[in-house]
Amino acid sequence: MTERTLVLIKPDGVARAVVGEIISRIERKGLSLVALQLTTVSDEVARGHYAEHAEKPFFPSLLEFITSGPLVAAVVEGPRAIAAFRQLAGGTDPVEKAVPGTIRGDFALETQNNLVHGSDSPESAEREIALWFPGLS
Ligand code: IDP
Repeated sequence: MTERTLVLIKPDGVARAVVGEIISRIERKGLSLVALQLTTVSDEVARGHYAEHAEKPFFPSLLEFITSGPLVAAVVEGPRAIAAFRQLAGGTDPVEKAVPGTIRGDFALETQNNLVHGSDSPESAEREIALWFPGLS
């Protein structure tokens, strides 16, 4: 069953020039790019994207980080794309949870600046794709 997921290569990934490395891992896994955009996100879209974390203590810092510079937003497609990309990404904490071999496990050290985002459910994917790519059918 083909599925779509919203992937972000966060501003730390663009700043550290690992965009190609991350996209290469997505493609090598067998997933396909459906849409891809380099953009600096507005405060409004950032708040919408991370709405579920609005009450968390790290929310203001997370907003500042995600709006701090250009990021890459992509729609990625394939069989079980949501779980497949989250497996490629590794756990949220790049040291305690993400294992070597994953994007975060190989390239990140901080929980906030953990390089990538991937939707966590079909409902989130649908909501996030509509938020980031409103024109995409
Ligand atoms: P996920 O990105 O692995 O799905 P979530 O729990 O949904 O993780 O958190 C969203 C993002 O918020 C994380 O990727 C990370 O950038 C940031 N974040 C999560 N927990 C913390 C924290 O405890 N401190 C700072 N930032 C955090």
